[in-house]
Amino acid sequence: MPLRTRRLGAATLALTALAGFTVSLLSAQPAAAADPLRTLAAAKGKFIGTAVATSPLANETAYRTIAAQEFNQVTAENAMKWDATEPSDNQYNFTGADQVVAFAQANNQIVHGHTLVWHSQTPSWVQSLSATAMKAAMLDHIATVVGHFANNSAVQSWDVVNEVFDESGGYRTSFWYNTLGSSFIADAFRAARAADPDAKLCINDYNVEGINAKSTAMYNLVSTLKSQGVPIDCVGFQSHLATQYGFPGQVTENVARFAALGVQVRFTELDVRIVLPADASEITTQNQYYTNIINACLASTACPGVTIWGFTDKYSWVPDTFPSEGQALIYDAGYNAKADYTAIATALGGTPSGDTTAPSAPTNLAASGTTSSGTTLSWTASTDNTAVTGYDILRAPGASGGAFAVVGSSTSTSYADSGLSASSTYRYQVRAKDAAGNLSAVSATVSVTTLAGGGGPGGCSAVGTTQTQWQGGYVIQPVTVTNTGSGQITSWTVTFTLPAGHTITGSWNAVLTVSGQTVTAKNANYNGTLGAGASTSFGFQVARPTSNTALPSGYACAAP
Ligand code: 9MR
Repeated sequence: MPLRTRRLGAATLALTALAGFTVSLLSAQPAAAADPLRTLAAAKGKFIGTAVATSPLANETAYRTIAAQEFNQVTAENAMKWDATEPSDNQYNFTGADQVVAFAQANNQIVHGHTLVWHSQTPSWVQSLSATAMKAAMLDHIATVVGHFANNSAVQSWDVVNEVFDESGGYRTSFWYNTLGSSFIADAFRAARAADPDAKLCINDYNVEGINAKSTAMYNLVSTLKSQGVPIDCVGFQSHLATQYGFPGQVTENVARFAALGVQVRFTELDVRIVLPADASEITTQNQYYTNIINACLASTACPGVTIWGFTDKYSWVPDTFPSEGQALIYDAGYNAKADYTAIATALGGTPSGDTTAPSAPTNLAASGTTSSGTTLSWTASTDNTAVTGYDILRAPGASGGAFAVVGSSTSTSYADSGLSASSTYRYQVRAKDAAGNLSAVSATVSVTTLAGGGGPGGCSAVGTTQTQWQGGYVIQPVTVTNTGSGQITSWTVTFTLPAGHTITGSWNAVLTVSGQTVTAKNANYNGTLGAGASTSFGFQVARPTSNTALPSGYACAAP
């Protein structure tokens, strides 16, 4: 019988009684503001873990430092898989696996073994065996790999079988299933228990976080295995999430029904990928998904902790598998903590006050599509040391004077304002904010004059398009003028705001006059007549100071 020495203090004994698991690394000390994630998690009686890859673990100080400081649990991302530990029949190699476990021991971390029986990353010599030989190979592999770590107090749990279901809840037709039928699952668990009676033994899969056909198949299997006395202690919800697919439904209920079977529920491979480029609203969604998973674990005594599938975007499986997606983890590729880190820290009871860096001010604020009652603002995104989580929209009445007040917010880089008065001027500014509540300076101001309202056939809109720009200037072409009224118009006037220091150097298809920063463009003698719904266009070229990137804004059109 393998010996496992676990240090049990009063706090961990209490936790053990509550959660049915043992983690000797937890302390019940209250967490302080700038505590690392592992301290915050431990104060809640949970582990927070990361998958680790052997190469950066051996070669990169920043990687090692964060892995050690922030996490109290690790999973080998690849080093304990069959192709790493037994590449040829009975030729075992624990180089990478031992490296990960030694790192964990050095840093007072627990280890989750991943994974014993999987259809992927299993050498071809296994896949082509006869049923008898395949079962023998599986039992030997489990006995040897689990046995290698059975006396190591850091290694406390194993993914015994991984991804045995298809999406509709049938058994995956893997070489395991095709050769051995579903009995390999119970056989694998029994072999693992024999090799280490103390380890928690898990079944692990993806797309099982919410209640669906696949998670119900897993539920039914765990229920059956339990009733048959098969040693199974935990289920792993991998939690490879993606902002474009929404958050899984009924996660809390799903955790609860597994907990009622008497097994732990672990979130084992959490990441949240985004279709690139990521915009502010997707990042907000990503922060929320991280928060939701932490909260789901906090809400159940059956959940001992959450493991993130790596921590830095520098090393994530996502871009290799989904080339147009990424930014799935909680540190960027330069090892800067992202807003996801703050979201997790906050969910674990920390306060995000460590971050006092404000985002940069939004640039290129412009208004378009101005009507008699509304306008649409757009701007260039701000940057931040963590992430921009949204923007405040500020508005002041009139062309001057009058105080700015926040009139709305946006998680993208545009905002449609409505309810404005006709023939009125408003000024707008935008500022960015981050998860810690830091606010940027406000953007440059843009002025908008709404169109005359009501009656008559007249009515037109103007939309300016930047055709090209360079360090010292740009071309706006076309400015599309559309008759939005119900009858023909015979003339139109477009106004817009030219940023300070900019000079019009040429124009075509309209007659331009400049007064202060306001440019008035009247139709040429050949393009003033437009039927209802018809469009024409004009264009102009501008010189600007070399370091300046501003563009005109506030296009408004009037027709008699
Ligand atoms: O992150 C792992 C990546 O480095 C490997 O190339 C890949 C091979 O299949 O496995 C990745 O990890 C997977 C995990 O072992 C099981 N669940 C899905 C994970 C992401 O593919």
